[in-house]
Formats: sequence, structure tokens, C-alpha cells
Amino acid sequence: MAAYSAGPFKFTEFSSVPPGYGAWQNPGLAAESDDSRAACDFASSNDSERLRCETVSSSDLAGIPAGARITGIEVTAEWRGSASLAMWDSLVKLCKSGVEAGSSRATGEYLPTEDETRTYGGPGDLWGWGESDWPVSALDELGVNIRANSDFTHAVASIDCVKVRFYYDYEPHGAVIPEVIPPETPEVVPGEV
Ligand SMILES: [Ca+2]
Repeated sequence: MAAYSAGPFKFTEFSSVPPGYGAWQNPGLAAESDDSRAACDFASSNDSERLRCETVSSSDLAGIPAGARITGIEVTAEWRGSASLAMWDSLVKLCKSGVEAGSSRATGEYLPTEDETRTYGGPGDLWGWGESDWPVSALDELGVNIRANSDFTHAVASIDCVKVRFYYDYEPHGAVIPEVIPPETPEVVPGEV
């Protein structure tokens, strides 16, 4: 099996999903790396709502062969906090058709005050989901939920851009698997050397 990757791809749908102590304003600004940002103003020193990014476009996904086996999922998020040593990523999980499951890949490390691109997951990492959860035909149902936490009320976490990359194995149709023919056993005639 040969290993490939596709992406990074943008998401096309964005929302702020309760519960949490602060909603993400302008969630759609997480589509592009353009210094316009989705932002959460914390109403309490607690978890934010989830910024949900979903639905990679079908034209992007068309580049992945239907028979590919998805072996890894990688999400990158470019983001910052309004104060140093104040906010961190407290949950980063995948969802399928809006249903969150699997394991969080959040780092729990403080966000810097300048944009930093953090990478979650990667080759060989399905985030606690199974391979059968992500046939190529289901990749348009994939989304990511991102939540922050803050030590301070009215600190602001900001996300400029979220993208996803897929790693996969694929054996192209028509690949020739050589037939193994055992070597002929030479006939041994008794008495001859
Ligand atoms: Ca942006």
C-alpha cells in the first residue's frame, strides 16, 4: 500500500455550540488565514462554547480515491489569546454529522498573544475513532470541535483559520501483483554427481 495525503482543506460551515461560558462571535471568520478572527470573550474563567468547523467541500474531497483507506486525520488551528498565560485549548475533538466522539487532541498549553498554528492529530492518528467510521464517502460529514478555557473573565481567545488534512493508503486499480512460481526442482538421478 502506498501512503498519500490530501489537503490541507478549508471548512465551509462554522458555528458556536453551547454549553460554555462565552460564545464564538463571527465563527465563519475561521475559514481563511486572513487575520480576521472568530473570537470568544469569556464570560467566566471557565470553558468556552465549542467552535465547530465542518463540511469540507465535495470538490476538495474529490481528489481522494473512493477506495482509499483513511489512516490519519490532522487539524491545524491558527489562534491566539488576548493575554499571555491566560488561555489554552481545553478540547479539540472530531465530530461526525455534528456528533462529537473519540479522544481530544488538545494540548492544554497556554496560547501566545501572537498567532500560533497548532497541529492536532496527524499521520496514523484517527483520534480514537475507527477506520470504519471514515470511509471516503463519509469525509463530508467530518467536523472538528474546538474549545478554549481561560483563567480570566473577559479575556478573548481568537481563531484565524482551521484546516484539515487526510492521510490515506491506496492501491490503484490494475496494480499487477506478480505471481510467485516456485523454481523447478531438478530431478536427481541416483548415482550421478
Ligand atoms: Ca480568518
